[in-house]
Amino acid sequence: MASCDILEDAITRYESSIFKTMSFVRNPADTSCSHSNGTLNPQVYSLNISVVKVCEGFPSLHMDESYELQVNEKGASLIAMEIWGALRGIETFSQLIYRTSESTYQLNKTTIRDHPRFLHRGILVDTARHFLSLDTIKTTLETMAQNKFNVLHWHMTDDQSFPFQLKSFPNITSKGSFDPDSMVYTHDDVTEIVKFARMRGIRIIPEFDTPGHTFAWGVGKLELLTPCYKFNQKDLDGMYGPLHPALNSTYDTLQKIFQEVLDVFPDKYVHLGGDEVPFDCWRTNPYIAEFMKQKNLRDIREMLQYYEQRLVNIVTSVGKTRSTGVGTIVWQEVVDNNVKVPSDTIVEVWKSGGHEVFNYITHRNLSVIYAACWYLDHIKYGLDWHNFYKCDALYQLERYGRDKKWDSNKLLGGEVCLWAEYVDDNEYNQRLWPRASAAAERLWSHHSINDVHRAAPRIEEHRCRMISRGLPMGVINGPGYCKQFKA
Ligand code: CP6
Repeated sequence: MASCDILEDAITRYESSIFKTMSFVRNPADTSCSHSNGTLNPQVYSLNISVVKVCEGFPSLHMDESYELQVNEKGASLIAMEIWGALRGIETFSQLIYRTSESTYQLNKTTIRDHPRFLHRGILVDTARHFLSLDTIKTTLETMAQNKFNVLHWHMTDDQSFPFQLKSFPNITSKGSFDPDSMVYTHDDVTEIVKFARMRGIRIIPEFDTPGHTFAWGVGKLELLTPCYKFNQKDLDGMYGPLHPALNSTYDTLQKIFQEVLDVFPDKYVHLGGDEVPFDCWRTNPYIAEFMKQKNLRDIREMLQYYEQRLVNIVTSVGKTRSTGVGTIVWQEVVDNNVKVPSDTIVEVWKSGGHEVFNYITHRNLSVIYAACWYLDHIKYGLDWHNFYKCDALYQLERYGRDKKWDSNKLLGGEVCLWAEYVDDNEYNQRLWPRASAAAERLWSHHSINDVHRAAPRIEEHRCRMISRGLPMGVINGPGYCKQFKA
């Protein structure tokens, strides 16, 4: 048998932590497994894993995550075309094992043929509003694997900080991070995270958000930002706005930064941001006004278009040096502002409303990631996960274009966004989980699996299982307790 580092790592992980810490008790009210008969004792029981294709490289958008798992008296067998499906199947297998009230471990006879509904099932982590430790990011990745998420969207930079180590512009990091000695992700840190994620079949997509949300870029390199003027367009008002779109030096800097970013993040895709660009500052700047006249840019949206097109060209040419090339993702405002983007651009939709964006997307036949119903940073009294669970990404989008022909394969999936203005290391996991598990099920399972009341005991059971595996969890269903904690 050919060796596979990912499989070996998974076996070690499951044997040394997950199977060992198993103290989880199945809720008898959950009848979803009652069709099976016969129970098995895993102590004298084995799982046979076959992976058809060679195991190498990194997970990708089109990786095959399907698997088939058979559990019967003789043993269990797991078959997958690719290692990514094997990882999902091992996780499922681990979740089939439960402890009975007599403290024996059992699993039920079953056959499972499984594959995800969507290719892209992501979590956005924001390391710019608060610095997150590598431990927190790893715990997030491990919990993601237990929920079959496959993308960590790393919102690396924002107005508040620039925590990525830039060797090409050390000042941007040293001045733009909260603390250059302890709150920076070095290239080695990123490589460690990318490797940890690969072992779990998770892609890391970095976002370097521009031209807005960039105040921290300017602390160490002020000429990157647009100086804002008073309304008379003559006097500086002392404030700075988005990246300066009318200077060649801005683009030279961006080219070096993205070169460095693409060197350490191996995923084909990079997220270019483009959300919430405040145009007022650009409008007041006389140099930009003059530049727009020269270039025949008729309004400020065409200035944005110019910026985005130049940025995409830079990133694309940098990407030519990699075997995968580069693919780009942008926030929806880029197309809301009528910017013409290349036809292989992925648009991330985060606003709920939106006939315009839907029309543009269908017209240009662009691919979409839907993120508008899973803001887990917003908290509300009660069973707020019900709304996360009820959200169907495809239905949400199609609402706006029933008359339009829309190839639903263009909906690549969804993302749970945990913006970090009001969350940090200390409560990160509990804020995310198990509320994100609600979205996880809607992104993995068939669209008809959508009944909140049936999901409630399942998410409770999953929460208790994750607690027994040592992961900190928030409360999800109100009052109650986990059975494994009963004496
Ligand atoms: N930060 C950045 C944010 C948000 C966005 N971009 C955001 C704001 C409001 C809501 C959701 C997200 N906190 N950089 C927009 C994508 Cl409701």
